[in-house]
Amino acid sequence: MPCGQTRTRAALLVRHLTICVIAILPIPGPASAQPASSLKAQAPAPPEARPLPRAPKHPLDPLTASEITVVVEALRAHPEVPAQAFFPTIALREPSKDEVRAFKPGMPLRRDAFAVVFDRPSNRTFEAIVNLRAKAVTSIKEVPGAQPLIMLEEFDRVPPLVRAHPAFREAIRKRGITNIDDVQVDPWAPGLLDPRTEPRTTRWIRALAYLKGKQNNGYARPIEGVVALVNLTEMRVERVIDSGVSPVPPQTADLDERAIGALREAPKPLQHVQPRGPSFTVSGHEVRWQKWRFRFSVHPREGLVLHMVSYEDQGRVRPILYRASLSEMLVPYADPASSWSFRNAFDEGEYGLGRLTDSLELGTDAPRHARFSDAVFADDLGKPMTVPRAVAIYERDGGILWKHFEYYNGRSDSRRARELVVFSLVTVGNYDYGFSWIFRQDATMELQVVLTGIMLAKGVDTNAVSTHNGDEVESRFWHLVAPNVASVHHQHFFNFRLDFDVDGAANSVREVNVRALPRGAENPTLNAFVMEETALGTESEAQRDLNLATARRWLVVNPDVRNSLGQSAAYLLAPGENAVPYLHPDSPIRQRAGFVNHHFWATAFNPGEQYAAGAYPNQSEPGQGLPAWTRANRSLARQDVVVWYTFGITHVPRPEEWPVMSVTMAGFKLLPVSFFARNPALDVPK
Ligand SMILES: [Cu+2]
Repeated sequence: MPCGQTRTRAALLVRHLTICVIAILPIPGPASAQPASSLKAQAPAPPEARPLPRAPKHPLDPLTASEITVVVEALRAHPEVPAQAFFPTIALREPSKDEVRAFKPGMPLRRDAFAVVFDRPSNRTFEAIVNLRAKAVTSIKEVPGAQPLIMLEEFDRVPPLVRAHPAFREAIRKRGITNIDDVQVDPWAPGLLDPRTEPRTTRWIRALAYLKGKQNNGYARPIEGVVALVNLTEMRVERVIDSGVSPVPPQTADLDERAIGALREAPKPLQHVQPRGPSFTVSGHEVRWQKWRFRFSVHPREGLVLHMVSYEDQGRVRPILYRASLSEMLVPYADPASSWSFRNAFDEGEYGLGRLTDSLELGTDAPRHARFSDAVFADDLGKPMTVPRAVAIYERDGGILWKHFEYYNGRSDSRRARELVVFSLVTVGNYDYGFSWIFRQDATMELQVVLTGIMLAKGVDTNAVSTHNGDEVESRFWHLVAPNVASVHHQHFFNFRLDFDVDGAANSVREVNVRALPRGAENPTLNAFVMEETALGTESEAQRDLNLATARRWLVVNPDVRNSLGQSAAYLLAPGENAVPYLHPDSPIRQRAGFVNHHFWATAFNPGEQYAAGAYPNQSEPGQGLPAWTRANRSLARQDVVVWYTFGITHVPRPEEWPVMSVTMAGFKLLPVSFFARNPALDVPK
């Protein structure tokens, strides 16, 4: 969400209904024959021959619905778990890497679950571990001061409270809105807290207002200047802040075809068919395709996660990444107005991104020939909920893979590329984020974040023109996108945690910079430039930023594995679009989101370090996550290296992005460097 954050009650209801209905009804189209979590790519057997897997087969398989039930029963029976406790997170507790690497099919599985337990009335948070075999809680400890993510239950509870509050009703009435039921109330994590009036010892949430009426899209008509502050600990409205009336935008902006009006002529059909089935296989949660092997899961907080990514090279399965996941996001808005300055969404840690995974729509969100996998999460009360078609796996044409036309004899050699895409999509309030992991035949990988949805809107008086340096401007903080609708400048930051294992765990980190040589004996013809590699030997040395002037890149190297040319095997992190944060270094938000201070970080693996802004970013203290961990300044030489890559998008809104944004993408690539001794895609047949 850019633009935003939260999921409205209505949206939640729709989503829940969708889940219930789809879980029961057969899915139309080719995938209907396919229970998603038993993806079998090759042989299209009849559906009854493909039962859903009931038991996990691998130590990294996510928790099943029945396992979640066992976890919750064990927790509920434990004397330290309060009777009314919520479970904001229940997920697999991954076994140690040694245990996972040593696993062979058929071996007994260790199955532990990790749970966050929250007692709202006493505002106490606990972390528990449940041993599924013993059906028992093996550890439970309080985490003082931690505020778990905002729960869906709270998104449902808050709007009626706010709508019933006299000051809120008065603020709405002042804006000429007579029916309070027309008002959509959108909860937001509190963002900035004023310690004098908003102590961290209380659980808070804020709520924004929109005029929705009978429309589907309330986000088009913000009721500007009205923000409710809700005390969740006592479940009451603390106060309603009315910072002044702005016009409510007059135009509705639903996105269905009836509301849009005249449609253009549809293009003629373009079909992607795979008459002999896909070229990948999916076994449980393991995918194999064109020499790639990896596992995937959908984590309730991180969303789509890749595990154990490796590439088969002449019979040898060579590891590249142990785990790759989104570790945190930050979406700060540029408007200093009091009703806007708190809007800084840690979309993953404050809202539990994974649990907001959408059920992908056939033919639009993902191609009809995709294979799909469901995801299973626990809801706030620990009840298993299934998101059908949470992950799509499909092949697509990749354009030219390689080509050469030989002038001297007229011969052309070329190959067509195929790509494998693993895709998942989340909706956080007004914004929709897709995540594509793309695998290519030349052993390169790419992560693409897909941004779409509805920009966060501000109601403005279009006649109120301000001046800056003598020029009339609409505003320095936003751009007008529709009558009385402005979209505030903002940024989206993503941090990906990349736990590399390049040919094994003992890796080192190097930075690559390109530099022009000065005029002199080495450069008499003034064309010389060199590539320089620098070891980043410690965690403090490995806090780095992009540099266009030096074409800066980073390598994760295995110094002990060499190709036939004698070079060390490595994978290169190749940045795509990026940004620097415009939040002041002293801003309280940036203090809580230290991961945005550098594009590149590397740490020595520690299983407790998973989230770049810390485990509990909601109402967090400054300095959590990467800034805290890297103070240890551990060595990165021949260590189990974890790279944390931050990339950002600076979003200056355009009217063409209203009322819905066409997809924009950002991300990064991972490229082999001397991992092979020649082009690994040379063997792709014509
Ligand atoms: Cu945006």
